[in-house]
Amino acid sequence: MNNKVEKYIMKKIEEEGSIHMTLIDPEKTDIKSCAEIAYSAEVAGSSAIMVGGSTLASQNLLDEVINSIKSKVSIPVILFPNNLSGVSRYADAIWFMSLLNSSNTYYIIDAQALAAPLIKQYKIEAMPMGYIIVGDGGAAGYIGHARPIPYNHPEIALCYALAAETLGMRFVYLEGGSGAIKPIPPEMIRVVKSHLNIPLIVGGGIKDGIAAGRAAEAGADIIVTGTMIEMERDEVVGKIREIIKNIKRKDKSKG
Ligand code: 1GP
Repeated sequence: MNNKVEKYIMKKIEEEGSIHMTLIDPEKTDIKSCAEIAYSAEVAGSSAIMVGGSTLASQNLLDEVINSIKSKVSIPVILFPNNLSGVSRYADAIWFMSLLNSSNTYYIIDAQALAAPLIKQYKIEAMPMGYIIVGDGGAAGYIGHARPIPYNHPEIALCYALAAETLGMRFVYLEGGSGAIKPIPPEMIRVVKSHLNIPLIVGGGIKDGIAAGRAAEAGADIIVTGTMIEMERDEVVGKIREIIKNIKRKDKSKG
């Protein structure tokens, strides 16, 4: 099995404590800017570029964006799919994700069943991940028919995260929703991470180094930001550098 990207991620987490990934939504940014943002993110120290968006409908657009990003960066380009349209043969890997707290089986297993043969045919590295939507959940929560877990119930998030681990998934993603007004509370991250043995990804509403630092300190292994980079394009390098400075080698609360 080819798991080059997963090995790279695990090594980076081991060496650096917490790492950063930049999320690019092809529907929110033109193709040229996608590549420029990705390049700036790599220069600033992002470990990977994730590509996807809750309403992404065009596989052609995705292919073009991935190719354009890949021509500019050497860090891995990882698919973050919303649906079948989120699969591109040109990516280095795919988060093969199940929205565990969806009320619709399509987002838990049916879309995955339809996509699996294609992923095998394209020989894309698949990284199995349990996706858990919390807080307001944003567009991903709405589109994915999620029952978002309230921020004040970290114990429920923990149950789903442990289900992911027990099912053999290799990553858990706590998603607050793109552009969320409030990022996921550190307490929820802490409770989930304290019992989890697989890497924890956290994203949604993280807008600066302070919020990223709090998430890392609470136990996030991978911090994802998207909106902040779209909004402050001129300052991408500075903003990501600030995040990376704040998340490196935090004392994680795993115990
Ligand atoms: C969304 O968690 C990611 O899926 C990133 O969220 O756009 O709020 O950074 P933001």
